[in-house]
Amino acid sequence: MDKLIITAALTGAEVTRELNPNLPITPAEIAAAAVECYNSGASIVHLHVRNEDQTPTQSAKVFEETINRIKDQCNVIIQVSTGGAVGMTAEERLQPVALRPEMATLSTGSVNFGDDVFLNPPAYLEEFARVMKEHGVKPEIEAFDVGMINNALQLVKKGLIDEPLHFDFVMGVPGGIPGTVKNLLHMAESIPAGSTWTVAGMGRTELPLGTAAVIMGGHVRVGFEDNIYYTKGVLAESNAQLVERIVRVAEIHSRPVATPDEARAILNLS
Ligand code: KMH
Ligand code: ZN
Repeated sequence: MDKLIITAALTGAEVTRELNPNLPITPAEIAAAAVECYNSGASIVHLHVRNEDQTPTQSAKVFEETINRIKDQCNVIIQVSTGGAVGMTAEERLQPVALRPEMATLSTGSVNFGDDVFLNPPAYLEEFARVMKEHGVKPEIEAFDVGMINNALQLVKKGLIDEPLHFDFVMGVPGGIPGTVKNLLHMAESIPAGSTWTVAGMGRTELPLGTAAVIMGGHVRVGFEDNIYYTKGVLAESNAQLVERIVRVAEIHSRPVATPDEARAILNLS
């Protein structure tokens, strides 16, 4: 098995301070959380950014300030979101890719998202993949359900994304694939040989799916974007607390944790 790559999804677009007062919002707060997660064992940070009033933004300027603050302090891999928030246009969502981060997310299908729809029609998939390729950015394929894996393979056929592919199985979103270990096995068996994968389990599925991934040889995403609780009814104090917990799970299972440079080698980042 490769060493374990831990991604910290620090802020997301939907969680608010009202839901967890420890949520980082400003570039300085997000950068501090990123460095804390790096020090705890994360090798990738999945970034969303916010306006001062907490509303989500895909502003390249806000991303740039956040990324610069992180890069001044550590060499963690920067992965920007191109999902942004529901209702954003493709143009809005793609803005941070122009900053040429090492990675960006590429959602390969539409999905009901609570009461909303996270819209990713075929034309978006092709455009997002093309823009990432132009900028030399490695996509992390966000699969909210098993059909989205096939959509990614269509992009490979069209020459818009290159193998080896890296997937994030986003599980437990109301509207997407439920976050069970049985479904995780099915997702992991459905990707091409030679691909890598991580799992982002929403809410209370974060820990069991992360533990399964540690055992199966996958990788793990944790953080406030996906889960604001440490245990039932107890809010997490920080993103780093969630990173530290999965590091302990890895230690229990004798799975070493990757540094950012080791993660770069595993993911074929140039
Ligand atoms: N906020 C969700 C609608 C991504 O980062 O690429 C989409 C999302 C996925 O968070
Ligand atoms: Zn995200």
